[in-house]
Amino acid sequence: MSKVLQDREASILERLVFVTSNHQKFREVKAILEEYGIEVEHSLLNIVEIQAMRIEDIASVKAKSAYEMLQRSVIVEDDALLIDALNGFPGPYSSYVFKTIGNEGIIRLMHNIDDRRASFISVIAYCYSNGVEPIIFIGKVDGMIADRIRGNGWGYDPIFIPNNSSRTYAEMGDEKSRVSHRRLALAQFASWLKERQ
Ligand code: ITT
Repeated sequence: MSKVLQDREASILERLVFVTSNHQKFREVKAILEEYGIEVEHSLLNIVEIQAMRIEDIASVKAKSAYEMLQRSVIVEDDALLIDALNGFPGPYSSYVFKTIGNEGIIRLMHNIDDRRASFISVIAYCYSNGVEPIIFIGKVDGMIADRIRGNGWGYDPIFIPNNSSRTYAEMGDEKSRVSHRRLALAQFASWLKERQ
């Protein structure tokens, strides 16, 4: 068996690690993956993120670094909120923008803008071996930016209304995880993993 195949076999047997500094993200990922029979451990390992326009690239480099440091199968997730009327802003800067201007700042920026369309993207990067490019899974949900903060969720949850809903992610509570960008990306990851077992 080739080294890569041996590594792949070994990685399937060991428990997956999700590297994130965000506890809410971990909670959602763990609950979703449990539904697919996949267990995941949390690692708070601090990995310096590269700056790039494509969140796929950010996630991929991060997953590779995490694998190199832990020598365990890892997933990382990078998310972005893209607002159509702001040409995709905050996109790859979603984390920085949340920490600086927050939801109130986004609502202010969107004042008097009629086109409220936006999308939330989740990129999961899975790395299971040295020298193998991480595998990328993308989930995207289209929606709208609310005209005010609604509900008590984390991050951008109180201002994002997915299409086909009248509620923000925050107002949806546990229902969010049935339809979220994260669910869509993880569903693909889970079926990919199952096919290889
Ligand atoms: P990592 O350590 O995993 O990178 P992070 O919080 O920095 O955690 P991201 O850069 O992927 O995560 O997320 C960009 C921003 O989007 C950040 O402010 C998150 O709080 C927010 N975010 C991500 N997923 C979200 C969700 O499902 N609902 C609301 N906000 C979310």
